[in-house]
Amino acid sequence: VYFPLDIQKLIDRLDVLLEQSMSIPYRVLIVDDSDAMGKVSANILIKAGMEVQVLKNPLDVFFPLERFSPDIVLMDVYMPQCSGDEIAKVIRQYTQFDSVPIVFLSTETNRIKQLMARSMGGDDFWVKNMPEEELIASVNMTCARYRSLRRWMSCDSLTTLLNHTHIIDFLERSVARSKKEALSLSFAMIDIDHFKKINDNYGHSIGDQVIKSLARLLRQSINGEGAAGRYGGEEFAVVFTETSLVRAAQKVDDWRKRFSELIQSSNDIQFQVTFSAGVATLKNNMDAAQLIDAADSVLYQAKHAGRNQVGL
Ligand code: GH3
Ligand code: MG
Ligand code: MG
Ligand code: MG
Repeated sequence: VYFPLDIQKLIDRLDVLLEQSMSIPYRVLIVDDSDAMGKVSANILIKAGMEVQVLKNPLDVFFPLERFSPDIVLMDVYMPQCSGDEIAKVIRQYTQFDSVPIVFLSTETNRIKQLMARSMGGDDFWVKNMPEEELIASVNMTCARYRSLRRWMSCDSLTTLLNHTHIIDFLERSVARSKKEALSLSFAMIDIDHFKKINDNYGHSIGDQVIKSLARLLRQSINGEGAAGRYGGEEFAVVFTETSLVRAAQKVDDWRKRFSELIQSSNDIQFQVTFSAGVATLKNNMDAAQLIDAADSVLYQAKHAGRNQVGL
């Protein structure tokens, strides 16, 4: 197969990818038993604008993996408590850290030993004391690629909103934070009315367009106040952080009006679509699942009361 590659165009795109993903500094976790060695790499990467944590004991790696949430782990190989390849193998048993690259950074130049370390779950093997620019470039490129991958992993492919797993994850983290800091939190479940008829009358690709048009409206309106995701099919979930029930319901009702006024079209036929929604707010002792259930049950009432309305 011959791919006509426009190399310059691809390089430009790579630059854009790097710039985009660097807007939040990369977080680098260095694991090295030697203070001096750890500091050398740390200083180079800090100078290049990255956030760096250095850990001396590999057995303590799980706490910073969770709390610091690094974009890359630079792992020494020879350490007294446990070797770098052994700890890499342990980390690789946790799927929650699958998207964190582990790169060995060691003085070991023996190819066989490097290969053995890599077969334990590291993603690459770099030899220590490489030129500064090379270390910075290698870390930048690896972090950019993995950040981009993580972004796509959390997206719903049709709408590019958060997917089911990630909107639930966002909700769970928001619930925990709201409880801890005594902040209000509201949640909406939105469901397009008689969507099956749209598919039946105009076909699934027009149905997809309708879903995308609602997603666009939600994305444009939510920024900064929470997150919107595709819960599944023609159902959307919206988390309103630090927002009361009344304010969240007002917002959703505003979207409801705007959506119902959008003109959808299939060839030369024009039509309008509505949605129903249920809004609930976090009360004491509720968890994320109960908040979803609460929104669901008022959504059900809104459907039964005639659709195109917001229940609360
Ligand atoms: P209600 O007002 O009670 O919500 O009725 P409804 O027709 O919207 O609800 P129902 O759950 O009966 O139908 C939802 C339909 O959505 C069924 C399914 O085929 C369709 N659907 C789910 N996901 C997609 C999608 O990604 N694209 C398209 N085009 N249709 C989808
Ligand atoms: Mg060492
Ligand atoms: Mg539905
Ligand atoms: Mg529906």
